[in-house]
Amino acid sequence: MTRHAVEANFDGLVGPTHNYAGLSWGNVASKSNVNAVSNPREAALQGLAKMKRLADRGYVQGVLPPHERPHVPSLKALGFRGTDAQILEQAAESSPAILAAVSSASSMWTANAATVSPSADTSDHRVHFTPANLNAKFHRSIEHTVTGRSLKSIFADEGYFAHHPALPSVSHFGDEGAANHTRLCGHYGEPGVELFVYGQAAFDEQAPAPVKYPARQTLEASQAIARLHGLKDVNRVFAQQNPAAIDAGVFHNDVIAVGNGNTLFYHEMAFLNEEKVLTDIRARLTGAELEAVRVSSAEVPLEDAVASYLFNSQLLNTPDGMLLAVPGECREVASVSRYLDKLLAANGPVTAVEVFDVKQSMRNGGGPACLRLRVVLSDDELQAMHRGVILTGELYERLTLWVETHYRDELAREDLADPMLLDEVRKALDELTGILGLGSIYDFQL
Ligand code: SUG
Repeated sequence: MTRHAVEANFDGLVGPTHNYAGLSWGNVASKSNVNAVSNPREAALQGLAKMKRLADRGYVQGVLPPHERPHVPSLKALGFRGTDAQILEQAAESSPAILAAVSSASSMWTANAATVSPSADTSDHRVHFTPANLNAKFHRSIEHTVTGRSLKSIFADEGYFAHHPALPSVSHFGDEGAANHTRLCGHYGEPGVELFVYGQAAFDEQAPAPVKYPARQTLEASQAIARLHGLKDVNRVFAQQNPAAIDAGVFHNDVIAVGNGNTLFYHEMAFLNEEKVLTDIRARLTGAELEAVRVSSAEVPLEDAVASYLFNSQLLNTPDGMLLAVPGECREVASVSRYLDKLLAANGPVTAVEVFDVKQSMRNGGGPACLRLRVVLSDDELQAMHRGVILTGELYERLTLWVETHYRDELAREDLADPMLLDEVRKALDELTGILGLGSIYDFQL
């Protein structure tokens, strides 16, 4: 019997140290905005506005808390000593790049927080979570501990939810979470097909690989997660991302493809072996026919897809079809804007396009889909989880006020060493865990 289930979206609340440090080689936006002055308050409010609009339309919308940054324990692990203020000062003086890395608000991109398999797919019929080790970038590799704590605090009931530790933090098992994982299905409560897209097979030196930019996700990591989550062959497909796309700045699969329900919306350059990917999915998908919406390079050149983040849109069910929630940049790139008009006129699965302004995040290479982690939950699982993180009108008001009270509207590289910033962050986060009812999840609280 199929149980009723919904797709809940958990957005990362942008943290008070949101800044542009150019930390991500291979991510074009991150590199091109290095050292621009950021506006953390605006970034957080843009994220909250997106969540509110989707919650108001009836989607189950959750919030995941930002992390403690600058992260002093990481600086201590690297040998910096003294009071917190002295540690920040020394790091700023001798290793500004390391200070920038431990100050990044990158946990906002919760598509990278974890891989989640719904209970309809897993062998023990629980929802499985594996936080991503994100070991391709130092600033992201320090996220998984706190990510794991917040997920355990929100999805605490072991009868419904299973939590795994992040995979071994070495390049062979590089794991970027749900950004390289898409689930296709008939109804959410029915078993689906989990598509794992990897950049490189780590144990095979002869295998195709990008030459310019790093492949962050490995086949071996994807396979390990499928094993840990208890997915059978009929519930999973592994596909290699096109190395040429990675070299063009597509550092995660969700920059070139997005799927939901029976629809896969993707660029022709997304996969190394497109035909096989479609055949493998079709052979496994039950209860629905795959709708493959393919965008050609003639319609949208790869560089326009990367510049606009067309595929980093959220694809959401509506009563009449699917809504594509696109970043504002999609209407600024001529080929993409034209394509969207054509898509709407085509009478296909996508019946609505709506623009969302997440510019502050976009300048670091994070679009609407990067900002959210999807968790498919049955009605019972939704009841069993901690409800304090579900965005209601009241929670939205409280979080908006919280941001307005605690966030700066300007942050430059020099500000990261300001000990006042660290105090502001800790005070804000302490209040936030209270607002969200999460208990102690941060190192400074333990
Ligand atoms: O990992 N940017 C993030 C963007 C993550 C986007 N997520 C998905 N595609 N799902 C990254 O490259 C830049 C930070 C800086 O440069 O300050 C950064 O980490």
